[in-house]
Amino acid sequence: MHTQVAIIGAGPAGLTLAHMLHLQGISSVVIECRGREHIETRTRAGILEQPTVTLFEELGVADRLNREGLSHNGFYVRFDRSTHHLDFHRLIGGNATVYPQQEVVKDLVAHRLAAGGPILFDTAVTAIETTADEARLRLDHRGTTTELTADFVAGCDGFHGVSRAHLPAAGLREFTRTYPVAWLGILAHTTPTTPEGMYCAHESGISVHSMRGPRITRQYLQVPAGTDLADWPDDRIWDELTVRSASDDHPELERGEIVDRSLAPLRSYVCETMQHGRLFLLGDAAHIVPPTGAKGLNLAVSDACVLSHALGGWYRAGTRAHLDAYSQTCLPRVWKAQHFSWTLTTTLHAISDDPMDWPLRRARLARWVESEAEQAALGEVYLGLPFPTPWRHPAA
Ligand code: RFL
Ligand code: PHB
Repeated sequence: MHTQVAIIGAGPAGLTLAHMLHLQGISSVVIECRGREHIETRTRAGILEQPTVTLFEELGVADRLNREGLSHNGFYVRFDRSTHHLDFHRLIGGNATVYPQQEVVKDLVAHRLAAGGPILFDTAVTAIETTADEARLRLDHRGTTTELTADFVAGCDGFHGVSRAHLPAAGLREFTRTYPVAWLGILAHTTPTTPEGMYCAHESGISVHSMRGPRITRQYLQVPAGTDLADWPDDRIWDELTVRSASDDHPELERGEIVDRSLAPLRSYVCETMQHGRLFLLGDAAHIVPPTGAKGLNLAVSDACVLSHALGGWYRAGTRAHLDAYSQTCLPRVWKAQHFSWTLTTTLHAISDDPMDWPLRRARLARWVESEAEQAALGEVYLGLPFPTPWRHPAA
């Protein structure tokens, strides 16, 4: 089997890229090691930047997102028992949209299959070989091995995928920061405590209060890295969320049935370069941000936009320049998102024992609340910096 672009992974990066290539008449095969049901029900991200939503609209995949997504102007911060709304929309325009990652995946899978696919589910890429002329992938589908050749490989296989290992160590720079904390995330049948998401900074750690609908909340709690979920029965989770979100201006947090729980480590990672020969890395395969600030999925979509533009140039006009510049084009935006996530992570979490830590964090929070200049600077990145390359439909 041969295709123009082999795409490893049916997450937001791989599926967005496949759709953008399809619209340009470029063939691709998406290879996904998990089943369709698994990827369409996995609870993960929830906040889409304005450029991500605008891109999905331009690609014609946003009908349900526009109907069901919740449009937010900013977020709330709570500290010292007081609640403050940061209205980024008023200052810089644009919105953040709450629309769960698994719904993005469902929409993109449906469009991909309607366009004739293919998506090879339950199929793992087990080896990648690239030569000057082509790439060869070994695929394993329930014990049966096949081969796929392609002009290019898009490694969209997440942080634990196989494609990053194909970059030669010489010339590779990796940047890693591991935080000593994790997020314990829940989905619960309760009413959101504020109309838009809220970060609560407390001396014992952050709690995050987000939502998926009028009666379903997504909430997160800072816990030590290495925490065992078994140590967190429902009452302990609610007690801790209640302490961290206590305020003098809102009623106590509502408790309800918890229907999903998970743990996510907090780390930052960037791999420079993001490409080698015919292989290009996108999304979490190339970089990870801590979830504070909600940037990961949006970066995955932004990378897909850059690569689809570069591949379009190659197949339409034989231009290699945009492919050669792929990493350089993506990385400045990746680092700005890293900086934003680091700022939010270090301001909102209790990580250091240094007695100056909390007063300094509190001073930074006070500046966010009192200064429109600070809010505009935060809002520009939270609502989404422009993608490095715009999407231009080939027919336009
Ligand atoms: P994904 O989504 O991990 O998809 C990779 C896919 O590749 C498959 N795969 C393979 N397939 C074939 N062969 C192999 N050898 C393979 N190895 C792996 C996997 O099964 C998988 O389906 O990567 P992608 O596309 O780069 O997307 C990245 C996002 O998933 C991630 O950045 C976000 O979830 C991060 N994130 C958030 N991002 C946002 O933009 N907004 C948010 O609100 C937000 N909240 C979050 C988050 C991540 C969180 N956790 C779980 C870390 C909240 C949390 C708690
Ligand atoms: C979410 O709604 O899942 C969410 C909210 C805020 C974050 C990350 C994720 O920083």
